[in-house]
Amino acid sequence: MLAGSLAAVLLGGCHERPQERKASGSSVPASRPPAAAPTATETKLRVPRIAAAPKLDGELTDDAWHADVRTHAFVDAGGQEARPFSEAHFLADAGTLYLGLYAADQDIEPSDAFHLSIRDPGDAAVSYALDISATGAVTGTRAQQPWKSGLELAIDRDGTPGDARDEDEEWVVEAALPLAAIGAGSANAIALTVSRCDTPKGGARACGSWGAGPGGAIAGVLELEPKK
Ligand SMILES: [Ca+2]
Ligand SMILES: [Ca+2]
Repeated sequence: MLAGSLAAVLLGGCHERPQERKASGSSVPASRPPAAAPTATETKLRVPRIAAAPKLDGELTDDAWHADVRTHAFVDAGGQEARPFSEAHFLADAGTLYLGLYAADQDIEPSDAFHLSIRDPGDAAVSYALDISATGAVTGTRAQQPWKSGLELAIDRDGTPGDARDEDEEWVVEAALPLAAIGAGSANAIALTVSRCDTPKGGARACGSWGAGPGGAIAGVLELEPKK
C-alpha cells in the first residue's frame, strides 16, 4: 500500500478514499474536501443510458462510468452521513442496469453485503431482494421466494476478507442486472432501496442506505433516460 493511501486511512478515516478514487471517473473535483461531500438526501436519480457497457472488473474507471449518477454518501436512520462510507452509482443501457457499489471497510468479512430492494415496475405487489457480498456471493428473492436475478458482477477489494489482524480499506462491486429480470425491460422508472450494514473494528454495527422510507419502505426512484 502506498504511504499516502495509508495516511488517508489512518488520518482521515474511511471517508477520504472514495473522493480520491472517483476523481478520474466523475464530475466531482478531487480537491473537494470530504467534509463537504453531500449525502444521500435526493431520493430520485436520473440514470443515463450509455451506448458502451463497462467492463465488469470491479474498477469504476471505464469511460461509461464518467456518465454515472450517484447516490452520494448513504445516510443513517437520522439522515446523517452513515459511517463507514457507502455509495452507489448507476448507469443503464437498453437492457441492463449497471451498479457500482462502493464500501469503505476497515475489516472486510465474508458476510459483509449490500442489500437491494426493488419494486417490480409493472406489478407493485411484487418486489425483489438482492444481497451482494464482499466475496461476490449473490442471493435473490422475488416475492420472498428464491429467485435467480441473472446478475453478473466483479469485485475489487483492498484487504483480506475474514482476517481482522490487518487493516482493510474498501471493496467495490461492479454489476450488471438485466432490466427484464426485474420486470423493467420497458420501464422508465424503478423504485429501489440500497443499503449496507457494517461493524467497524471495536465499534458497533451501523447501517446506511439510499432510498429508504419510513418502516423500510422503498422510497428511492431511478428515472431511466429514454432508450437511445
Ligand atoms: Ca470496470
Ligand atoms: Ca466489514
